[in-house]
Amino acid sequence: MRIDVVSIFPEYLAALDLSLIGKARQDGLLDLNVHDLRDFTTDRHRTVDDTPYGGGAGMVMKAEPWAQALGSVAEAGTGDGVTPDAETRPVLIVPSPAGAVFTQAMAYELAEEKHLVFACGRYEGIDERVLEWADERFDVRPVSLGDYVLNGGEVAVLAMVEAIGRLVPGVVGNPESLVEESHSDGLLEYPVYTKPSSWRDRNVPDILLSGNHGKIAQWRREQQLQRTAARRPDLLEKFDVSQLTKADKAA
Ligand code: 6GU
Repeated sequence: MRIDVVSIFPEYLAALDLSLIGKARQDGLLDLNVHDLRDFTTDRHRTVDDTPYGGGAGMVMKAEPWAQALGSVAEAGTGDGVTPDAETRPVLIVPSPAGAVFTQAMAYELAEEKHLVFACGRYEGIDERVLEWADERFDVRPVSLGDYVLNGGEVAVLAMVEAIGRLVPGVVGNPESLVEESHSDGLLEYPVYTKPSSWRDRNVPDILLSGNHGKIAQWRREQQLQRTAARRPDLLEKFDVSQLTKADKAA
């Protein structure tokens, strides 16, 4: 998978050299490129923002540097310098608190793409005409991490690249570990324990020491349901009740 990130703070994305995602880059599974938006300006001051039409607080990011930057990465992705056609269009993710909320389902979907481009806005946002222009070249998706405001898209991109990148085949060594984690089945994950079995007068639940794998699976399932009901009742409302077994209902 190719990933391009455009930002005025490319140093923010340095963390993507570390850990699992850094290893995936070294292994050639993720071709991740970070670009400085200011490299696509033409004036002496490398200006990327200006005052908003209609007035109001703050600054708005200028259209032309964004068109130059995004045009360059779209064509780089095709490898032949030609604007891509509709089927092979890269996905342009625009992090914004005004976007659709990013979910595990979205991460799975985006993990199937060949080319993702992230446009990190700062200040009050990017001139809206850039998104209209981009619509003809990309599959444009404004995406939010949740209902709160960050100063810019960079931190959101770190989160999204990690969530998506770990689902790309080969990035996580043991794909089984993706199966039993929170949100993989619409529920929160069950609690986990390791040695020692008794620690500061607290014991690991007996059932986990029993060796009875059927019972353990059922206990974990109950824990998932109880936790989700306590912490995220909104998830239970969306949960497909036909997935519940007789034993689940008894719990
Ligand atoms: Cl994706 N961007 C910004 N700037 N703020 C956010 C966000 C994204 N998600 C939640 N708040």
